[in-house]
Amino acid sequence: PFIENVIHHQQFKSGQATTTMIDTSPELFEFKPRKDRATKLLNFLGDTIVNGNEQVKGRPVPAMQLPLLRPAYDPSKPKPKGTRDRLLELGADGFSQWLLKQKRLMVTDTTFRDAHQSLFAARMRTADMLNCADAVSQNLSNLFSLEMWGGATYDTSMRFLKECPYERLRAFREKTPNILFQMLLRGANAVGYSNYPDNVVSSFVKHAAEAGMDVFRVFDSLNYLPNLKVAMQAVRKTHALCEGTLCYTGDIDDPKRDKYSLKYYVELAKELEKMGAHMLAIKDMAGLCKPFAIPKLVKALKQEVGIPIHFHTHDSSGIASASVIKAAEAGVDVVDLAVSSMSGLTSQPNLNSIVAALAGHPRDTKLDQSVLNELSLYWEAVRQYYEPFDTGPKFGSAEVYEHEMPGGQYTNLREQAFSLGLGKRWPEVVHAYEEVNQLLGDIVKVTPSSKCVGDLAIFLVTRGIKVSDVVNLEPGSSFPASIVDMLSGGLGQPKGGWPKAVQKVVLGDVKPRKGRPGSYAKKIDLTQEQAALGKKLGRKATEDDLFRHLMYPDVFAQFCEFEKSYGDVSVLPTPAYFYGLKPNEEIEVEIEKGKVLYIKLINVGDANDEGYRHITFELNGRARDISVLDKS
Ligand code: 3PY
Ligand code: ZN
Repeated sequence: PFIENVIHHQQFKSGQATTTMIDTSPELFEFKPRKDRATKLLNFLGDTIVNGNEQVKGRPVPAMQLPLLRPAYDPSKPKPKGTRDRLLELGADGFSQWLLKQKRLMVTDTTFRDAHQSLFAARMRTADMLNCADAVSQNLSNLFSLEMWGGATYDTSMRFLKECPYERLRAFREKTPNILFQMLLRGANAVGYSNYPDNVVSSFVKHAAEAGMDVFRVFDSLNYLPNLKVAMQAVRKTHALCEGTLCYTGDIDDPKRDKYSLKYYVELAKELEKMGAHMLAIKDMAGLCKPFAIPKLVKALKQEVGIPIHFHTHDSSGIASASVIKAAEAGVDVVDLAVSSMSGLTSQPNLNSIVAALAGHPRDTKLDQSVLNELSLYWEAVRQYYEPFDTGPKFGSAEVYEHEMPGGQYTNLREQAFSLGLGKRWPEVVHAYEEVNQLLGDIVKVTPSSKCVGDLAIFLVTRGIKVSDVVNLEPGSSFPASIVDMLSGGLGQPKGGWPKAVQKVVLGDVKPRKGRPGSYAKKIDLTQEQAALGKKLGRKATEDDLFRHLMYPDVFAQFCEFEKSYGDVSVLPTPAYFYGLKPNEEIEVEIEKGKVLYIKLINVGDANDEGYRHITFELNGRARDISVLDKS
């Protein structure tokens, strides 16, 4: 390190170095801690090779036969201007007016967020996104937006992938400066599962916008509008577009299900416009908005509100693309779709096929079919890596109209059921989910209210309690914390209130709270919190650290511990991250711009008496040995 300091010293570089330089430059003796990033990565790989990655343990390693074909990108050509440039030029209100005038159907590509959340439990790693980000930026600059952040991914990126969500956002932004980035924000629940104090929500929004977010889809899991105010106002203070959201449930076409009628949705939309939304989202999180219902909804909303409308749905039924076409015909401004190989079923309808269907028609998207097909091949190869989590249904099913489970919840809840040993009883869990919804009075189900329904369903199935028997339990019986919180008013108020009998059993003598949870949540002093966090971390806490900690304190603490031992593992290729390396397999790892490590596994030795295995790698052509405790 001393020699390195000398070489990098200003005086030495300028050619003015003399022997007195050493005496007059005490900084030459300040040694930075060695950056042993390579060793840390070798330790991670070694541990993965010997003990397996916790995330995929006990599951077969996918065959991964398809080669990874990165979509073409020409660095010598510029990235054309796109919607982001337009937003920065026109401002949010001007942009929203511009959008209303567009004749073509605008498209959000959800592949980078909802598609993988809904197909494989939000496990997609940043590396797989970055590998095609330049190509998307160059060749699909006429997309409306890329949904690539928020929802469950904030949690899963840290918890399961040991990645920083803000690093993902910034790295992606660097490669894609021209297309709007979109995120899903759970209103007062931010990117978590419970209510956060108002100042946490508004600062979270500000920080996300500064890190590169442009469109905030703000929803509340009970369509309880007072919960949206703080987040929506916070978005309006940034450069970003505020997409006020109505969550669609029930069936406006079924006169027997009149709790959530056309009138109900129109009223919500009018309120959202008054609250300052630049755009309106119809968030059909479970894919319940049938092809003949959506045009009624879009037409009514177009008549009653003056802001652009963005339709989001899931293809769990197998017929959601019909709803998208009908929505386009009825004049919807933007739709959410996913690239072919990441589309369908619990995910969004097929982007490539909708583009083909509309080509030459009045709502032609003008997106490049061949580029989309090339991207589909890329994603098809990437999807192989995630096979252990890719456990969704194999066919579209009309049962979704009964259980009403959001697409984004399906694979997550299934993972949860699996980890509790309920894998084989999944159909029972789904049935209980449907019954729990009725027990709670038929509520809007989307994160976190959907998680509460899922938690109770799993709780009851595990204990062998029939849903219909819940009301006969002793008042104050034990229940999952999430359901206790929800029935105490912790997530706000559902339409028509909570059923009193269920509330009594779950809460006992505890009185539920009324009104907006944010109004009684105590403000957090963010400066103090950041300083205290810095002390705990033993370094200066950044704003990224602060929000990661505020959203998920335990997950973030574990993340920091992991980082100390293994460094930044987001740079590893996905197969190596999940499945380690095979003997003689070599990977290329760019640990920073232009700094590449070539890592090859040479040999895994037998365990010694203490249970350690000796692993030999080749690192940039030189042998490197490490020992790993075999935990088997
Ligand atoms: C989420 O909040 O994560 C969702 O995807 C809801 O649909
Ligand atoms: Zn969704």
